[in-house]
Amino acid sequence: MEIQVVRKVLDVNDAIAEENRKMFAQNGVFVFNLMSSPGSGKTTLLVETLKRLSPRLSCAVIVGDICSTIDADRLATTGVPVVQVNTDEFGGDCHLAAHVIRSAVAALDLSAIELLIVENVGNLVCPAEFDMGEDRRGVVLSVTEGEDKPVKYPLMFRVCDMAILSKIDLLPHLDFSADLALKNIRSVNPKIPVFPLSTKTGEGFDAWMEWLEKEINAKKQRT
Ligand SMILES: Nc1nc2c(ncn2[C@@H]2O[C@H](COP(=O)(O)OP(=O)(O)OP(=O)(O)O)[C@@H](O)[C@H]2O)c(=O)[nH]1
Ligand SMILES: [Mg+2]
Repeated sequence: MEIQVVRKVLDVNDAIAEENRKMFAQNGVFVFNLMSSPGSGKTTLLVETLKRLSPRLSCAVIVGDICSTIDADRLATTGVPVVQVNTDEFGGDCHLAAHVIRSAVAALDLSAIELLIVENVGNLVCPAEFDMGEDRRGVVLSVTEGEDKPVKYPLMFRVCDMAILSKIDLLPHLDFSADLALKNIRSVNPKIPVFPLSTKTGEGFDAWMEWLEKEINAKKQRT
């Protein structure tokens, strides 16, 4: 009985996600859903990404947190339109769902946006289950979390199109094997591109930016 209820919730979500996907395609918006456990560096990465991209690409962000506008305030310093979703107004969910994104985009002029980034609620489990109508999904794994996380939370790494290994500037201070982390990520998603980087030093940042811009341009050419 319980399983049927969960299935129904996900079916409803998938139907709204498809509507979102059509709406994004009609407006020529590329949507990127960024997920990770709390504190792995999503907002820090996005602030730096938007600083570099927004002068030449029209961007916007939807950021999900259970409460507070801390991340929206940080992201707004880039000058890009930001919508903060507090999920405690939607029952305190630990993820963003398709209907929440549909509500949030009402605050944006989609026709003027080329790239919409969604920073999902910090959580390595639930966000992986909810399609929002995005084009691509990414997961951030920071070097302070341990190499085992892809194996312990495989769904997240399986549903993503790319992974970032963040905070590599900290590697000299840790007993963390980047090779083992990579092996573990590939054990659940063999072909996934992985970008080790540090937002603090800038090491590896260009490769991530190149991947993102290539994906945005590929969608433009498809439509
Ligand atoms: N050393 C180092 N610290 C980093 C790096 N990127 C982020 N941090 C730090 O990691 C902490 C968490 O970063 P956030 O960007 O807030 O992480 P988040 O994933 O957005 O967190 P939530 O939104 O709460 O899930 C902050 O203290 C950042 O300064 C990095 O490349 N190197
Ligand atoms: Mg954040």
